[in-house]
Amino acid sequence: MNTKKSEELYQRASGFMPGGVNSPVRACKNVGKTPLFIERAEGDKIIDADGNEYIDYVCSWGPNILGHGKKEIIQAVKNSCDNGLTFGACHRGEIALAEIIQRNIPSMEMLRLVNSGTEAVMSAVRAARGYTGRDKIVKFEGCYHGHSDGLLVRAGSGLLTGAIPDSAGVPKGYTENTLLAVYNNEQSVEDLFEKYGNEIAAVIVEPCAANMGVVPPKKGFLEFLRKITEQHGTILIFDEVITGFRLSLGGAQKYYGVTPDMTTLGKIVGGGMPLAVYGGKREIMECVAPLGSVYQAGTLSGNPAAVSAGIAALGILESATELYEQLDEKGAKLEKTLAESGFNVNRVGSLLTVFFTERSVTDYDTAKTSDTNKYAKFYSYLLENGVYTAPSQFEAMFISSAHSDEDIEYTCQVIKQYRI
Ligand code: KE4
Repeated sequence: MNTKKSEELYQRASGFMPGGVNSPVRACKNVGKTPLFIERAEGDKIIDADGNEYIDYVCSWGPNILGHGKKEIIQAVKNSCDNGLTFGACHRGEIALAEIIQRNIPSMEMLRLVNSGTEAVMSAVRAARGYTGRDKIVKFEGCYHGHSDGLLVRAGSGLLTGAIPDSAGVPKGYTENTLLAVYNNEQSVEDLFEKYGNEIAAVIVEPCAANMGVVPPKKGFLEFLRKITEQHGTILIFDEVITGFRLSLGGAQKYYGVTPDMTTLGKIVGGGMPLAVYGGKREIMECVAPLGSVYQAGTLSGNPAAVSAGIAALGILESATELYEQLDEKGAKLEKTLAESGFNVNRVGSLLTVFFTERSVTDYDTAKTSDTNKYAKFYSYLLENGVYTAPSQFEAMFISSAHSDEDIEYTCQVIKQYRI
C-alpha cells in the first residue's frame, strides 16, 4: 500500500498533538506502524489519504453498527443543524432520545445525557457514591471505563489493598478507594466484600469485557455480581459503552438477563456523534443536581445534532428486527474461518478478538499471555490485504450491518491464506 500522504500528514499532526493523535490507540504504536489518515468512509469501507480502500472492522471503536455514512443519520444531523448547532437549553430531542433508551433499557428509569463514555462513567460512579454515602468502588483488571482519575489504576501490593495509579498525573489519593478484582473470578470479589463489605459504593463491570480483547462473562458470573452487590447494598454498574445496543437492543443486560442498578452507554447511542448516557434507578438518579446534591454538568450535554444522530440510529436499530441475528451470523462466519485456520478467537455476537496464545482467554492475566508481536504481524498482513482491524491486541473487531456477505467472504479468504 502506498501511504505517503498519510505519512506526511502524520508528520504535520505530530507537531500539534501528542503522538500526532487525539486518542493514544490511534497512534498504532502497539503494532509498530504509523496511523493512516482517513479521508472518508461509506458502508463497511474506509478510504485513506492515499486513496487506499479497506474493509473496516474498527467501526470507530463501536459506534458504526450501521456502517459509515448511513443516509438517514446524516440527514437527521443536517436537519438538526439547520435549526442551530447548540442552544445550551432544553429541547424536545432530549425527551425523544430518552424515551427510546428507556423503552429498550427499562432499568434506566432516569438518565442524563453527557458527551463521552468517560464522562458517563465518572458521573455514574459519583452518583453511586453520593447515593450510598460510601467511598470505595470495585473494578476488574483489564476492564476499561474511560480515563477519569479514579479508574486509571493497576493492582498495588495486592488485590486486597487500594489500587495504584496507572497513569502519571494521578495522585495516589485518587485511587486508594478503587479496589481491583479479577474478571470471571468470584473469589476475588468475595474477598473484597469480606474485607470492605459495606464500605463499597459500587461494582463497575463491562458485562462482556472488550478492552482486554473480547472476554465474555463465564456462566453465572454476572448473576453472582448481582447477588453479592444486593446483599451489601452496593450499586451494580454495567458499563455498556461498547455492549449497549451492540449485543442486543437491550444491551448486555438483556442479552445475559441480568439487570444492574445503573448503566452507562456511549458509542452506538450517539449514532457516531459525541454523546453518552448514564442512568439507572430513579432513587439513585434523583440524587443528581439540580434535584440532589451530586453535581454533574456539561455545556454541550444533550447537544441537538448529537441527539438527532442518536435518535436516527436507535430508530433504525428498533425497526431492523433481523439485524442482530444477521450480525451474529456474520460474526459466526468469521469465527468459524478463524478457528478452522488455527486461530484462538473469542466472540460474542458482532464483537470478536483473535488472541495469539495457546491459553483460553478468560481474564486479564490470560489475555496478557498473548504474543503482541504475532498480533502486530497479523494486523499488518490484514492491512496489506485491505482489511482494517484494531491496531492493538487488547481491543475488539466490530462488525456492522453494512458488512456485505462478499466482504465477509473476502476477509475469510484472506484469513485462510495466513500462516500463523
Ligand atoms: P470514551 O470516553 O472514549 O467515549 O469512552 C470510554 C469508555 C468507557 N467504557 C468502555 C467500556 C469503553 O470501551 C470506553 C472507550 N473504548 C475505547 C476503545 N476500547 C475507545 C477508543 C479510544 O480510546 O480511542
